[in-house]
Amino acid sequence: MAIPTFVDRVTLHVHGGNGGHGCASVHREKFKPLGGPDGGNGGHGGSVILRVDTSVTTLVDFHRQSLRRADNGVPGKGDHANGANGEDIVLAVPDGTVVHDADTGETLADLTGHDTEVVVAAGGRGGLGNAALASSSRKAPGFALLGEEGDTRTVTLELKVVADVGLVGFPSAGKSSLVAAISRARPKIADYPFTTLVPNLGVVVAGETTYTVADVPGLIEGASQGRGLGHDFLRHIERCAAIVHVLDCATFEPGRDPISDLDVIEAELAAHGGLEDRPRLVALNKIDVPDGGGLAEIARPELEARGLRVFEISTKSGAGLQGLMFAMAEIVAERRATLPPPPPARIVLRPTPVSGADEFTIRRENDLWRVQGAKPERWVRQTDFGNPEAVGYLADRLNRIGIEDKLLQLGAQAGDGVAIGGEDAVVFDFRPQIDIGAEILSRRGEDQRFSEERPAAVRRREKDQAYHSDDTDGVGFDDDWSDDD
Ligand SMILES: Nc1nc2c(ncn2[C@@H]2O[C@H](COP(=O)(O)OP(=O)(O)OP(=O)(O)O)[C@@H](O)[C@H]2O)c(=O)[nH]1
Ligand SMILES: [Mg+2]
Repeated sequence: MAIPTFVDRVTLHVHGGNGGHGCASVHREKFKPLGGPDGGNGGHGGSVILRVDTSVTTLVDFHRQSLRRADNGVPGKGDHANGANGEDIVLAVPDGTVVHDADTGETLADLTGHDTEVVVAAGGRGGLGNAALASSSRKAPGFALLGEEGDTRTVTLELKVVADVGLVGFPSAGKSSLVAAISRARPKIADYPFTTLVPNLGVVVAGETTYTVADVPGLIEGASQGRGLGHDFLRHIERCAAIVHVLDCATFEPGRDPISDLDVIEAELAAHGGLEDRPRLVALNKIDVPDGGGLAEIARPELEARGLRVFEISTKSGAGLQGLMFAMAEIVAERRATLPPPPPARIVLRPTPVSGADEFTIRRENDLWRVQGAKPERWVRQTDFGNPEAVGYLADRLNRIGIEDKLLQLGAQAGDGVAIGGEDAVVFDFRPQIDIGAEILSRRGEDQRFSEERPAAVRRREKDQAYHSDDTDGVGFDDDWSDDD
C-alpha cells in the first residue's frame, strides 16, 4: 500500500534579499560645478521570517513551495535618493515548529507561542551612499559602499504537534471518531485501516479546562521500527500531557482483544522511548455494539488491576464520553500547574553570528595570515575593489579596529598575504601604513612615517581618528543596522 508521506518535516531554502548598493554621485547645478556628494543609500534586503500562527496546523504549504526569497533592496540614487528596503517575507508556521540548519544540524529555534518569530535568512544591508560617507575630513568621497548579499540557508522545519492529549490505538479503533465526538474537528472516519494519515487536532472544552486532543494515526506492531504509519507519528505525542489508549471492543480480527492490543501499543511506545512517565487512560470503545459491551466488561478488571483508569465509551451513542473528557481535563490541568508560565509572546530570535566577542581573529595559515570576524568580513563585502578610494576607506576601517597593529605584533612582514574571510576570502598583500586612502596620503615630497612630530600631521591624525570613531555605518539607518561598537 502506497502511503503518502505525512508532511511534518520539510526542507526549506531561504534567501534574504540583497542590500542595494550605495550611490556615488556629485550634485550638479549650473554655475555650481562642485555641489557636494549627493549619492543616496541602498535599501536593505528583505528578510525571511518564520512566525508562529496558531491557526496554522501543518507544514503542508512548505512542501508545495520550498524556496522562499525576499526582495532585494533598491540601490541609492543621486540627489540624496535612498533606495527602498526590500519587503520581508513572513511565513506562518504552526505552534511547536522546530527549525534546524540543514547543513550543520544546529537547532536555530523552537517556535512556541503565537507570534513568536525567528529570522531564518537576514536581508543584506544596503550600502551607504557617498553623501552619508562624507565628513569634514572626507568632503567628497568618490565612492559608495556596496550592498551586502542576503543570507542563504537551508533549514528543516519539524513539527511536533503540541497536543495535550494523544490518542493511540490500532487502526480503526475509533480514534478519529473520538476526536470528532468530543471536539468540533471533523477528521475523516472510515472502516478501513489507516484512514488517518495526518494527526487531527481537536479542541476540547471540559468545564474550566480547554485542551487539544490529537489522534495519532493507527499504530501496529513494529510501528516503532517503521511499520505502518505509526513511527513518524510517535514524535507527535512526545509533548502530550496524557496518552489515551483507544481500544476496539468490536473487532473480529483473530488474535485481537483489548488487552493484547494494549500490550502491543505499549510495547511500541516503550520502543520509541521517552513516554514512560506520561499518565495513561484507557477508553474501551464501541460498547454500543452488543458484543462490544460484553467484551469491555471482561477486559475492565484486568486493566484496573494494572492501575489504569478505564472508561467504557461509544463514539456512536456518546456513552461515557463526558467522564473521559473530564478525566483528560484533570490530567491536563494538573500538568499545566507544574509547568513554568508560557514565555511572553513575540520573541524574536536571530541566529547568532559565528564570531564571538572579539572583533576579529588572526591565524597563521601556511603562507597566509587569515583574518576572520563579522565586521572585517562585512566591510570587505561592502567594498568596491575597482575603486581605489573605496579600498583606502576599507584599509582605514580595518586599521581602526587594530588589525594592522595585530599583524605587526604577530610578526607579519610587508608583502605577506593577508586573507580576510573564510572560504570566499579576499587576499591582500600586507603593506603596513597602507597609503592608498586619499586622506592619509602625504603631501608630495613628504613621507608620513617620518613626520610623526609635525603638529599639522598630528592634528590631521587626530581629526582622522575622531572621524573614524564616529559610527559612520549608522548614518541614516535605524540602530539595528549600525555597527555595534
Ligand atoms: N459501532 C461503533 N463504531 C465505531 C465507533 N467508533 C468508531 N467506529 C467505527 O470504526 C471505524 C473506524 O473509526 P475511525 O475513527 O476512523 O478509526 P481510527 O482509529 O481513526 O482509525 P485509523 O485512522 O485508521 O487509525 C469507523 O467505521 C467508525 O464508524 C463506536 O463507538 N461504535
Ligand atoms: Mg483515524
